[in-house]
Amino acid sequence: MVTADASPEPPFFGGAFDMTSFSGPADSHPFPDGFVWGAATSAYQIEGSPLADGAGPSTWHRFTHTPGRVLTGETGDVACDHYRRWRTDIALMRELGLGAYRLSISWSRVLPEGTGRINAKGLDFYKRLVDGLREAGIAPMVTLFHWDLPAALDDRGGWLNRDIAGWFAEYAEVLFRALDDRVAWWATLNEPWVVSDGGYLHGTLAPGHASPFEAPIAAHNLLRAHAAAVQAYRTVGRREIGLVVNLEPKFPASQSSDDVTATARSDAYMNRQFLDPVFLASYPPELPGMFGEAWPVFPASDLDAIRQRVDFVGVNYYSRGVMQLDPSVPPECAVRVPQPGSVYTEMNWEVYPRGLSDTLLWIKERYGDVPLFITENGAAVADQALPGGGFSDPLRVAYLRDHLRAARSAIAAGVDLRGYFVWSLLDNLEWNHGTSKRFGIVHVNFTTQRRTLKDSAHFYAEVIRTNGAVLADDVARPEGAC
Ligand code: IFM
Repeated sequence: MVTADASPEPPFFGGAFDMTSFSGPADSHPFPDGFVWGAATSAYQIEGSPLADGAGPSTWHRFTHTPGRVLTGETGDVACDHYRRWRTDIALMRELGLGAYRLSISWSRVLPEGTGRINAKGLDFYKRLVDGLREAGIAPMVTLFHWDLPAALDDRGGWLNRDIAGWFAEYAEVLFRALDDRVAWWATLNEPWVVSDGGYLHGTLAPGHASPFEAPIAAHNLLRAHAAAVQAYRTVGRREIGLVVNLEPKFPASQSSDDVTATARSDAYMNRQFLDPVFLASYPPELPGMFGEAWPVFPASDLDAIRQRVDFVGVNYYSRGVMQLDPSVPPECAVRVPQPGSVYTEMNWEVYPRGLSDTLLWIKERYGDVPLFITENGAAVADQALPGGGFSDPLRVAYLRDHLRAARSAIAAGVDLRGYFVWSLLDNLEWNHGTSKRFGIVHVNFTTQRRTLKDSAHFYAEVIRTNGAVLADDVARPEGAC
């Protein structure tokens, strides 16, 4: 996959970013021994049976059941039926040779009202799942919150209620006490930026609010909840805990001061809004000006509390943003500009593998040598059914190959990258897009629930089997790949 780099300037990542520390492609550099090869999913996107065995409804259950919210009109009532087919799915993971699997817990399965009463049947499901993974030799990475908040807590204000930090810590502690002996890594939140931006600023995701006044409050409470869970973990947990964020390098579409300023704002909002408080106990200086009167005065003690040591950061990387000023879309006042000559996935996300190594190196430069995982990376592309069975997805194969090479370059440049999780193991419910966007390396027929390995799954299995040696330049590219 050849990407035309329309903007050779360095990315604007927390200010001018010196890429001279980036030591080049290092294509023959191997992945370290013990590098973790995994795949990721999330509860609401795959489980189905959202109300089974005493589970309470989540915000996503409500959202998908509200007409007009999901493009295809689909809900997560069945999704990949993983709640009942988890054994089959573990067998698939085993077939691929996965060393780890990143899953998330549905909060309202375990605590139907969000706090208080534990639903033993819900908790048992996750006990069986992690036990099954371990029996298959697959290490579980468990995310506590991947967007599906108990509806009962939304009724109490959800992420806008300061009490949510305590609610989340209570929930987290239930999980830590029940599963810590079987879980290798815990992640508190998945992509808090998407929750505050999609859920509270633009209203395209659950709970569907659109308010510049709410978004910073939700973001702040997400951070407070993350910190409260980490604090709880330090007293009861024995493994590792971290935070998962989605990041993308931002480039100005031109060197005009308008575009450069817009790019800095966009970078502050998406890339630094969560990591600066966690590592530096402060918000990026651009944010108060961007939100104006909607930006609250946050107590300094909150920021001190948010800075809790994390054992790792999980990076979800898909694309970059080439940004241009557009005053009609506050608070960023920046929009993405399509790049002629670039390849775009079905999500309309530009394929830009170099951005992955830039991102990993930027974290090292700005926040220090924290261990990193790539907790999501992948592409929604149109798969082609093959006459003899199977699915051809050359764009995804090329996407994975090029991003894995970028990951390897970052390791060669000194990044402490511990593992890689492809998004996603299975085609699944892509939130407000329904099942219209397929990210899986395993094809799911949503009528029959039949699972079929795509070419990308075979490719990834080979990557795992060879610990990445198959990515060397001299290894033939799969037929049809760009
Ligand atoms: O499907 C999502 C996932 O839930 C969070 N990260 C991005 C993926 C693709 O949009």
